[in-house]
Amino acid sequence: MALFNFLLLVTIASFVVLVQAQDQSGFVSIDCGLPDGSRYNDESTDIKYISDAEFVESGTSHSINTEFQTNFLEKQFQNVRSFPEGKRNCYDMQPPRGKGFKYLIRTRFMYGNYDNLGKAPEFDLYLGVNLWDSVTIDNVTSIVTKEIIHTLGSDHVHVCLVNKGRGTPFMSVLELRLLKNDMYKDDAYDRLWTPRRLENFTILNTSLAIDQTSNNIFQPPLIVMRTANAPKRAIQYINMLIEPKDPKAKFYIFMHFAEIVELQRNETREFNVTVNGEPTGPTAFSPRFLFTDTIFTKNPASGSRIEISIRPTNRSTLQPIINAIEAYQVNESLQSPTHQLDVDAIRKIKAMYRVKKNWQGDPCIPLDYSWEGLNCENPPRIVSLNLSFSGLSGLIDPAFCNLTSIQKLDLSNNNLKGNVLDCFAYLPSLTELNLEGNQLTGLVPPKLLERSSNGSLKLRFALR
Ligand SMILES: *[C@@H]1O[C@H](CO)[C@@H](O)[C@H](O)[C@H]1NC(C)=O
Ligand SMILES: *[C@@H]1O[C@H](CO)[C@@H](O)[C@H](O)[C@H]1NC(C)=O
Ligand SMILES: *[C@@H]1O[C@H](CO)[C@@H](O)[C@H](O)[C@H]1NC(C)=O
Ligand SMILES: *[C@@H]1O[C@H](CO)[C@@H](O)[C@H](O)[C@H]1NC(C)=O
Ligand SMILES: *[C@@H]1O[C@H](CO)[C@@H](O)[C@H](O)[C@H]1NC(C)=O
Ligand SMILES: *[C@@H]1O[C@H](CO)[C@@H](O)[C@H](O)[C@H]1NC(C)=O
Ligand SMILES: *[C@@H]1O[C@H](CO)[C@@H](O)[C@H](O)[C@H]1NC(C)=O
Ligand SMILES: *[C@@H]1O[C@H](CO)[C@@H](O)[C@H](O)[C@H]1NC(C)=O
Ligand SMILES: *[C@@H]1O[C@H](CO)[C@@H](O)[C@H](O)[C@H]1NC(C)=O
Ligand SMILES: CC(=O)N[C@H]1CO[C@H](CO)[C@@H](O)[C@@H]1O
Repeated sequence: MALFNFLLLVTIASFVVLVQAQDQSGFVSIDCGLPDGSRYNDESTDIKYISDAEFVESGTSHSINTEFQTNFLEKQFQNVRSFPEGKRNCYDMQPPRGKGFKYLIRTRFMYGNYDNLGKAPEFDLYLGVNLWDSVTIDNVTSIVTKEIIHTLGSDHVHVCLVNKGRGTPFMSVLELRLLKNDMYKDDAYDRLWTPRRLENFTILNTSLAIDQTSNNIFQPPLIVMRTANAPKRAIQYINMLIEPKDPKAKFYIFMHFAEIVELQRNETREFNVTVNGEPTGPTAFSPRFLFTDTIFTKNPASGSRIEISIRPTNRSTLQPIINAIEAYQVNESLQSPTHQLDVDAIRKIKAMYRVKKNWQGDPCIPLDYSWEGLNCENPPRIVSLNLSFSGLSGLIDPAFCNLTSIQKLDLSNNNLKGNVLDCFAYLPSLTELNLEGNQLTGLVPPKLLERSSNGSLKLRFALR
């Protein structure tokens, strides 16, 4: 199955904004490192942030160095959770709407010298089984934000940090924003917009309302649309360049326009938009006064240089303008996660016996970080599970029999009680089953003995 993910790369507006969120029902906003049970509403956005304690099993909480705890710094950055142990550590979230729903997922990092080592780490970020990005932090105060738009393949969202041997991974903020579900069009709320004054450009502004009577489906915020970049007199056109690291990377580009100057009768603002020379949107386009129009690439653009050019037509008496631009990188992730039956079974086993191992994220994938004590084969199925000496107590859970690709199962030397399950005999691939060193009672199912006596199953047990 191919999942189409869009990695949010840049959102540029002409004015700084944190969008006021109206409906937070599709939001999960986590302040990493905040004490368990704490919550607060952000002062500028009124978004409700909660502690990360219920979403993560490992790691330790820290405050950033007091030197950097200024009043100007958003509260979310005052704490971090760091992961000194284990190669891969994961957050596991079950947002209000699960499988099939599309989310903007955002992680943010500010090191703030929380560990007094004076050196920001470098680590990898995974979304579920797929590498999302590498996190590199320039200095103690720089803030790194990674965003991705993702359609959930299951009801869980796993965001994992992987230690690359270049310092201890940590995280400051983790946010999920439910997007409306038809493609990109019915866009996100709470995007982060970065103000940009392009070189040799002036900023036009208005205090008038925009889009009062029509509803632009892309919903760029009013405050973003109220300003526009226009080139200074001497320069007639707008040229913007994206230089992707990977020339094969594909981008969708969305440009938002609204006229914010009341034009005189003898004035015209009219232009053509091209992306890599490809005409994009209507020709001789004239932004409407106080209404947003969005021009976007129908097919994704790629190359080592992606050039966006906005040139006035011969009729135009004014220079072109642009109010805001967004570029999304397409990521077609092909790696499938572990089979859902195995995931459900192993999660149930983990919960049932309170297994104390580094069991986080997807059980099998990436294969390098598969859960301790289990082995997998591709397509990702669990083929062996070794829980010997793991302190398991109680009955043998039928969930073991839902690991239908299992070949070797070792449950020896625990405190398991009760009967040997019948269903073990019907696991088609089972070749080794070790139940020794438990307090099991009753009879071994005859079918199981049959498989053992004809040599197709290596069975070890001791019944009381
Ligand atoms: C830290 O890095 C950011 C870029 O991420 C830069 O803008 C800032 O000036 C740097 N600060 C210091 C103190 O070096
Ligand atoms: C801005 O204008 C100056 C002076 O006209 C020119 O030297 C410079 O190249 C311009 N910059 C850009 C990005 O066009
Ligand atoms: C808006 O534009 C006017 C001039 O047109 C300028 O005086 C004012 O400072 C601008 N305001 C902002 C917030 O940029
Ligand atoms: C438009 O008319 C005004 C006078 O009403 C004049 O000042 C201005 O230069 C004219 N602009 C153009 C582009 O002709
Ligand atoms: C704008 O596009 C139209 C249609 O492709 C073309 O006829 C016109 O020459 C273009 N104008 C400029 C200034 O590129
Ligand atoms: C626009 O003007 C250029 C020269 O400045 C000319 O080559 C071109 O043919 C004109 N286009 C139209 C559509 O008039
Ligand atoms: C399970 O792990 C133990 C060590 O913890 C080892 O002795 C045993 O051989 C393993 N079982 C299998 C089936 O590999
Ligand atoms: C085994 O999987 C089925 C779904 O295929 C599920 O209905 C059942 O509850 C699972 N059994 C256990 C014990 O988890
Ligand atoms: C062994 O017995 C099992 C259960 O009766 C049967 O399914 C399997 O085919 C037998 N294998 C061999 C090698 O005879
Ligand atoms: C930039 C980026 O995230 N690329 C990823 C796209 O998906 C593939 C397959 O999962 C990854 O290998 C890339 O790293």
